[in-house]
Amino acid sequence: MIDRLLDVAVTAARAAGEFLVDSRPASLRVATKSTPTDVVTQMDTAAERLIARYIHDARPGDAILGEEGQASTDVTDVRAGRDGRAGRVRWLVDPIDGTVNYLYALPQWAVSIAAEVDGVVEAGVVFDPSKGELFAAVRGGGAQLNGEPIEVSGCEDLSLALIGTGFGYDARRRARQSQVLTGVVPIVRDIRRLGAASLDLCALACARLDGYYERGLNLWDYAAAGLVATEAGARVGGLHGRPASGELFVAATPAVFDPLHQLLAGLEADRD
Ligand code: LIP
Repeated sequence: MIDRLLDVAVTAARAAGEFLVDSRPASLRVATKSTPTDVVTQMDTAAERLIARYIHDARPGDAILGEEGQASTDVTDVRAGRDGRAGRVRWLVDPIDGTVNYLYALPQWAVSIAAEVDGVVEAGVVFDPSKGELFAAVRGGGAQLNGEPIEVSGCEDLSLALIGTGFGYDARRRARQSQVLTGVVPIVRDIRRLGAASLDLCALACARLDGYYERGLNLWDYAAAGLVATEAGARVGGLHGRPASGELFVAATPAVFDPLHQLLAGLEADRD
């Protein structure tokens, strides 16, 4: 069953990625959400509807949670996952992770689709059409990039670690995140801000980063890529033994995780 879920996610992600590249109009219609910089375009909503149709055709009745809330537009509204039966599958969809990059035509965005079974993410796909890179993982089955196994780097020294991070759409939260960043930059090799959490975590999974942290993510940002990173050997968590979440998402090579966690805890990175 899990392999079938992965196949559905791969097919839907590739179809959405092709649509987002081939059908991108000369000008995008932009609306805003939580703040004037938190944008959504007609392509975000159309891609989410496309993904939802693929999922519904393959698995009618599964629940779908999408960033743009379009999952139910043309299909039965199954987001609620009404009956809670064992083996309940819920799909977690970010049609464009890195929306601002897509808006600016910066080639650093991805389609992220995860399948959750009874509340546990069992399969995840992150497709980066700009680079033709498809990251995939099933729980316990390792992580792959375009079908080839990937694993995290062997970095064991925080001072030599290349660390990814990101910032929220709210200016007050960004001010606080800048304070945390000031405490991180002198301690690590350097910082990279890619603009898409799913690609940050996939970069960690294939040793292009040694660690990542961010506060304020949504489940759809990290559900698929968090599994990819975990299956590639990363340690993933929140602060003080809490699970990784929007409160704070920390992921790193096994040797870098504890010192990075200790640094972020000292900086109270889980607080606004
Ligand atoms: C983005 C995240 C990124 C974060 C951005 C934004 P979106 O998600 O993937 O890590 O720093 O602020 O939240 O909004 O492009 O789906």
